[in-house]
Amino acid sequence: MSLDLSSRKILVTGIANNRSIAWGIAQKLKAVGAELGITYLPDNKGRFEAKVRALTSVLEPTLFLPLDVQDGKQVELVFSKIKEKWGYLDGIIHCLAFAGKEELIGSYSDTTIEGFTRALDISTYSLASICHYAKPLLSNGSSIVTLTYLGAERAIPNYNLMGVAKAALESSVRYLAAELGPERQIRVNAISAGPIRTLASSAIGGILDMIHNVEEKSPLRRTVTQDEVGSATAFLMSPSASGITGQVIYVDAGYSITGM
Ligand code: 0WD
Repeated sequence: MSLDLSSRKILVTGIANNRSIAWGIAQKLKAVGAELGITYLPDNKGRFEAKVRALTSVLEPTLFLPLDVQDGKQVELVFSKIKEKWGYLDGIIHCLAFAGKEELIGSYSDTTIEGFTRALDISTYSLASICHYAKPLLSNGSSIVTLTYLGAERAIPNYNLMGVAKAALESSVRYLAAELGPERQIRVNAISAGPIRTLASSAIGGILDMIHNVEEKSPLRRTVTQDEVGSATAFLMSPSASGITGQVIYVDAGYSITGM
């Protein structure tokens, strides 16, 4: 049975450029019929907006909105615009994270409180705040997917603070799944992706070594692509995944099952 998300209204966050995992996801969702709302991280000069707008125009998003998740008013505004335009929502892709470069190298015990608060605010709390404003709009059987990494459960060199943020994110997935499931069958899951070269991952010390290690040791002897993460996400957004919630699904060429 092929996937069909015809006319499903899905919000995609976290597209920064054509390497972004969210870009792979958005393309896949569009290919199976979804109607997209896309957010971009605004900056003073509007450079991001122009870049993301040009990149995503082929996907014909019916909503294109600024969203800096550190600004609660902006989160609220995104969902009031969705209410105005669509009236409801069938899915959300939470595909964003941030930690200062200096927090992604060296020793975790050198993390500053400012760095910690900012990373957890953007990378973890944002999923809860998005769900808070989305809740009244989410349709029966809708689906929320966030992105995580193995560094949540293993001490991966240099991943440090982001590992702690992802551990809290994975826990948030379970609490949100328990909260949102009962009334309207709303599902919340995380995809734990293998390492992929993107703008965000280039900030992690030794990212290329991480990728080479996966290429050497994973059962599939390679890392994964944005396209593969996109396919798994489309599945989780679809009724075919109606029995799956609160889970962390690995799209990592099998690396997480190995002893290395
Ligand atoms: O190897 C990888 N690339 C993996 C990434 C492996 C496993 C998981 N992930 C996760 C990341 O942790 C993140 O949650 O996937 C998600 C997407 O990351 P990505 O595709 O690797 O990175 P990127 O293309 O940089 O997109 C992340 C985007 C930001 O980009 P930049 O590089 O400008 O920080 O997150 C967005 C922004 O577009 N973002 C924000 N969006 C709203 N409000 C904010 C914010 N405050 N900060 C960053």
